Amino acid sequence: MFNLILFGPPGSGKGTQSEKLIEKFGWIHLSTGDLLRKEIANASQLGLEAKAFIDKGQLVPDEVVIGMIGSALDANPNAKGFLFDGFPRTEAQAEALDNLLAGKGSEISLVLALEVSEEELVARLLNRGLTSSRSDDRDENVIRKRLQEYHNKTAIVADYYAKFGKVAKIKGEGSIDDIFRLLVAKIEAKQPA
Ligand code: B4P
Repeated sequence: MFNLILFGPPGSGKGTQSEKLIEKFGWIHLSTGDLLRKEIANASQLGLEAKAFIDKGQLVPDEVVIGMIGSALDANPNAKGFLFDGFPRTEAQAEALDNLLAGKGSEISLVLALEVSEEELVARLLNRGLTSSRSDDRDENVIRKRLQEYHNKTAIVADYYAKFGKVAKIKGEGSIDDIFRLLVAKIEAKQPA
């Protein structure tokens, strides 16, 4: 089983590239952002609680997202691989994911970290906010809060996996197709097609 983490700050292209990667490799796509937005759309109790954090640009509590990922892994026992998009976002989430995968005799294969300048990130997210229904993309203060959360709590997740030699950095600026080719090359070097 191949387990990829697509890592990077908000707006770095994780969601965009994930769509293309799962189409090519046939893995199960697990985006905690998408799972949370589904809960919000269904007006579930979990969704209502998560919305309060998301609208302020804060991370949702670890136990909520870890529980969602645990259920999603259990629901796909025959997957040939998973693409984790937007998860893990804290060191506690990374440790929990390692434990969940170890319980299934598996582990993270590779972490691809997209690198994009802060001003480009803000511009992309504000641009998406013009057309999407996402409440967290419309206000520059909320976007900057998300970036601050990334620097304070999420960036260390790359250091956590770097200790195991699992991280490759990718320049996330340029055309979507060029970035996709760089990602595919890293994956195929690790997992011959
Ligand atoms: P996410 O849904 O993960 O959203 P995101 O980080 O903003 O990135 P996304 O993947 O959607 O955007 P992309 O970079 O592809 O999280 C939303 C919120 O949910 C978080 O703030 C948090 O509150 C909560 N949450 C989610 N997971 C959590 C967790 N594990 N723990 C706690 N809380 C959690 O794209 C952005 C834009 O850039 C798009 O418009 C795209 O078209 C554009 N773009 C992409 N690539 C481009 C390129 N090469 N050039 C130009 N534009 C590009």
